[in-house]
Amino acid sequence: MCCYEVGGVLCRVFGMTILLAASGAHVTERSFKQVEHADLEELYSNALQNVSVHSLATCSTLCSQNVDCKSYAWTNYSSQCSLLSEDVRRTSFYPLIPPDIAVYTTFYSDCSEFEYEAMTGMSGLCYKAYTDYQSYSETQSICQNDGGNLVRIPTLTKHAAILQVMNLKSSKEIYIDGTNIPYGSWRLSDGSPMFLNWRSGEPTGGGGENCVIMFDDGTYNDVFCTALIPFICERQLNV
Ligand SMILES: [Ca+2]
Repeated sequence: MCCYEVGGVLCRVFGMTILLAASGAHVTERSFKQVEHADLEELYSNALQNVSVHSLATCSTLCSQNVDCKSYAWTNYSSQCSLLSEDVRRTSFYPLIPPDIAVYTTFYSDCSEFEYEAMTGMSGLCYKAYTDYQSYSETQSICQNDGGNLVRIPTLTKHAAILQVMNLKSSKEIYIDGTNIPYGSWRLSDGSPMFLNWRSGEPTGGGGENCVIMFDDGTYNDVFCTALIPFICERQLNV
């Protein structure tokens, strides 16, 4: 099994021998925070390495030294350290992880660490304005792949914040999260109420225009979800 040594450097990991960075050479400023829930199956399917090390601190250091490591899981009783390629907190749901396993994920201090920008007036929320034209479903996929979602507008306050971003980025129109399927009324994709500010004469869609775009004057239009429109993703700084 593994024989991790401080400053030394050879560690046998499940039959593979890896060379660890020399002491201090590649340690970054990354920090981690513990999360409470994670899907174990997903967690381990994303493991880069499973290592036996002598301490939680060592596990944290190994993750910091590996550019592909986004989070890690530590099992105290067996001293098992799993380095994970995904930020498990963002992609995970129940069930609860067992109490003997602790999961830590990257703690971000600034949106720029994942190439987003801070959204003015919305504490802890980051955004990224995409200028390419995509269908509604594709925008959702791209945003989720970023660890976020297409901008959600449940309130006038959020509406104003998004409008400010649009003006800042000279966006003429964007997709916003929400449809009138399957609810029969306009809802955000999580089913919660959606702030609406229809342009005069809208919505026109009847049964066909089931998605919503927002114009740079703050008004909305229902459109076919296959329409190709620029979009803005949002993501929490930390979750
Ligand atoms: Ca329309």
